[in-house]
Amino acid sequence: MTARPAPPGAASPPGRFITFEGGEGAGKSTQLGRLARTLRETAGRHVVTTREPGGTERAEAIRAALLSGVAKPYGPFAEALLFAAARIDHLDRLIRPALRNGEIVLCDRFADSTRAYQGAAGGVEAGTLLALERVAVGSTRPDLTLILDLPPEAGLARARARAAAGEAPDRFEAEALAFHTRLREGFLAIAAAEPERCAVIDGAQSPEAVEAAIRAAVSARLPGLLLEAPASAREGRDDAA
Ligand code: Z5A
Repeated sequence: MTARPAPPGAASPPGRFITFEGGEGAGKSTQLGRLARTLRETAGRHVVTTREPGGTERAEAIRAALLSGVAKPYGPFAEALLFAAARIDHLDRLIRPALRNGEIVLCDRFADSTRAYQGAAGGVEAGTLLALERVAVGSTRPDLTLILDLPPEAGLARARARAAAGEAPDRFEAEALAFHTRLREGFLAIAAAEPERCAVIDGAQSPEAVEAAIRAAVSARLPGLLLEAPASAREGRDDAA
């Protein structure tokens, strides 16, 4: 998950920042992997895959604390501060260097998750969170946000199936259905408020149908990105994130 410096003299196409958002088990990680593969193998793009909270060593340390639930007693605003602290390191050390280098950054969750989890579902006032977001994120906004929408019952059933396979639920998966319902409404409200940035994808479809919908949204919103990259953009750099 580290960005490499551009080789001297290499053409540096503009980077693109694409985020995946949605509730539990919506299919973000599955679809992020699929889009990364398409961009690399079919379009010959340089792709960095990452996640929030996390993506850098320091942010991963904050992630471990947040998902363990040790910060929960301090309340949702304190958790929002910790998510923001992780995000600042992630932006400084990974996302911005990669974008400056012309890479395509695919990020599993970003600032909309704070708006939805700590705001819509957690009850922190929206204006407070937007002020925090302005400080933490600055002008590095996603070019496209894919919101995978799924009824919370279906997402939680997917999470339960994973739990049956031996994986313990984390601090947020353990919240009640009402929390997850507010969460879904929060993500849909973000999409309605910023339609130029956000595309809502029906996450209840088969993985193949979701992937096709995502490709269609990427083609429509970022024309040319899924077409084969010009040779000048492929030379002298390797692919792996
Ligand atoms: N959080 C926050 O509160 N505030 C913030 O600012 C940020 C985050 C950034 C991170 O946990 C937690 O932090 C998260 C929000 C909070 N809450 N939780 N929990 P995480 O990264 O570990 O968890 P997640 O983001 O929710 O990931 P997830 O539960 O793994 O969901 P997913 O990535 O969307 O889904 P998936 O892993 O691709 O798929 C889940 C399962 O469903 C899996 O078994 C798949 O095989 C299956 N699947 C996927 N797609 C399909 C389809 N289309 N049909 C059927 N089954 C499918």
